[in-house]
Amino acid sequence: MFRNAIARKPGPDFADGLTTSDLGRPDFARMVAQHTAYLDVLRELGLEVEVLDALPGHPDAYFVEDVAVVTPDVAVITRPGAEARRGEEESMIPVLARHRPTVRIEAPGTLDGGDVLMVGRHFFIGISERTNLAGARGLGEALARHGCTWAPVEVGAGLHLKSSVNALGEDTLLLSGAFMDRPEFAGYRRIQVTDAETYAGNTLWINGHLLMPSGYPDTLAKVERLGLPIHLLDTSEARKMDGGLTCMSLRF
Ligand code: CIR
Repeated sequence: MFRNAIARKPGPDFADGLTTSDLGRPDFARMVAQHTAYLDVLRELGLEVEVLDALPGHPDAYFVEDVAVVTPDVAVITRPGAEARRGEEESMIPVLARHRPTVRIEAPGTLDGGDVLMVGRHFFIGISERTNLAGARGLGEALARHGCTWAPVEVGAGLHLKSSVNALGEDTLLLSGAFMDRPEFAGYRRIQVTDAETYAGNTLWINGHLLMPSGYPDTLAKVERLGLPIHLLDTSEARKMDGGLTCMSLRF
């Protein structure tokens, strides 16, 4: 059960963030409206939402998920894998220190929270362009000290693990095709996202509700069968910056 969320306002420079998408330049006013609608859903679900100001000079900083991993016991401050995003994590330390003891991922480790999938007290940690084995081990050791288990997962193509695999509760995963038959996920009920709708894999479970990006009918139809309430959100502008619903908050 999550009670808190932390988010950060996108700044007017948000279009200068890192991206590999060819969907065009995003619009600030539209981004702000979509971000506001997202925060409204988090509040509707009963979360206390702390919204931090934009961080000048860090256009990707509203993707707060990447700078920390927060569990019931500890907040692990990451060391972002992209050079351009280093420093975002510093401003999160005092914020999280009010909620949890904090520990840090140390060099040469790199870790992005987008690579960390929490399923109950087990954590899958993607090894990706952004997260290396030293970073994964640093996180895994911090988690293990509090009785959690973890396993590394090779991400291959795609930005982060959660670009391709997400949890819809503790027993069900939503995955893209390349991850369907991975032995790591064999014990879970698995719902496949088609290649045409890969982006919809970034669906966010919060306290028995699902937040899904709008515009992905095939994935929506499959997920609807779970019978959970679904909140559809327009994420067109974050998508242009390679971001989605999980990236824009920390939940704990
Ligand atoms: C980046 O490339 O780092 C940002 N433009 C997007 C980060 C998205 N974060 C996430 O999926 N957790």
